[in-house]
Amino acid sequence: MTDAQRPPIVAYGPLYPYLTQQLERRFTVHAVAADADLAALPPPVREARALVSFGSVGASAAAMDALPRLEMIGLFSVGYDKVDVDHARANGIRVTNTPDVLTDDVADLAVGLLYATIRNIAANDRMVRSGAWARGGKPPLSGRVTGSRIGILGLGRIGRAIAKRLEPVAGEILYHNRREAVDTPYRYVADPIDFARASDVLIVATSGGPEAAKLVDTAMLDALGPEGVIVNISRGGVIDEEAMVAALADKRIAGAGLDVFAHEPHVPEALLTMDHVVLQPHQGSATVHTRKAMADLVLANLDAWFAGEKLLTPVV
Ligand code: 8YV
Repeated sequence: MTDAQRPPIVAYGPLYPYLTQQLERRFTVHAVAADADLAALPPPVREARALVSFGSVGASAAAMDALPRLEMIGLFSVGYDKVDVDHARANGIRVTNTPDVLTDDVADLAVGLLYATIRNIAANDRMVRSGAWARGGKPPLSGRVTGSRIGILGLGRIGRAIAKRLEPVAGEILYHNRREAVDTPYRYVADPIDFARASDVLIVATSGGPEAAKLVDTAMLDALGPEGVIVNISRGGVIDEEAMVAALADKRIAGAGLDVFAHEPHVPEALLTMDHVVLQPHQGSATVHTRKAMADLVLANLDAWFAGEKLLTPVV
C-alpha cells in the first residue's frame, strides 16, 4: 500500500486499545514510547505525517522536530497543555483535541468527588470494611453539600457543566476566571483570594499549562479556610501540591477530592494516609462511552485531514 493509501503515523505513548485498532485499519502505525530517544527514530518512523497523543504525553517541540513530515497532531484529550502549540503553529502543524464529548463525565466525577469528600464516603467505607464500626466505632459527623458556596475556578465547558449539576443544591455558585464571562448567572469574583474566601468548596476546573501553574497556592488555600474543601479534576500542576499537602496535614483546609496530581501516577505519600482526602487515578473521562467517543473524534479529525477536509475540533 502506498503512503497515500495508508499514511504513516506515530502512536505516541500507550493509546486506548480501540483507538489503536482503528488507527491500524487506516494508517501505517509506528508505536513510539513517550520516553523514546527522538534523535534515534528509525527512517520509516521519521516519515510520519501525523502523531496521535494524549493529555499527559502531549507533543514537545523536539517530538515535532523529530518528524520532518509531520502535518497534524491528534490528541485523545481535551487538555493540550503538554503540546508546544506555539511551535506547532510556527511550523504549520495542525493540532486537534477532544472537547465536549468528555464534558459530562468529567463534570460527573467532580460532583462525585465533592460528595465523597464532604460526606467522608471513602473513609466511612474503610471504617465499615475494617470492622471498626462493628466494634463500636463512630464515624465523625461530616460537612454538607446542600447550601454550600461552590466556587468554580475556571468557568469553561467543564466548569459550567459542574455548576449546572450543583445549581439545585448550592447556597451560591461563584467563579474566578481571568476575565468575567458574559453569559452566566453566577457571581464573578475577580480577586483569587476574595474568591477562595467566599467559597466553602473550591472546584479546580481550569485548563492546565504554564500560565496556570500553582495558581492555587498557600494564600488561596488559607483563604479557603479550615472548613473549606478543594476538588481538582483539571491538572495537578494548577495547585501547589506541596502547599496543599501541608494545608491538609495542618487541617488549614478540611479536605480534598483529587483526580489529578502534579507527577502522575505518583501521589504525595502523605496523602495516602489522610482520611479527609479522596483520591482517584485520573478517571475524569474514563468511561466506556466517553473513551470511545474521544477515540472516534480523534479518528474523525485524522480522516478529515487526510481527505483534505475541515478539521472538526482544531486547537491550532
Ligand atoms: C486524559 C484528560 O487525557 O482529556 C483530558 O485532558 O486529562 C483525560 O481525558 C485521558 O485520560 C487520556 O489519557
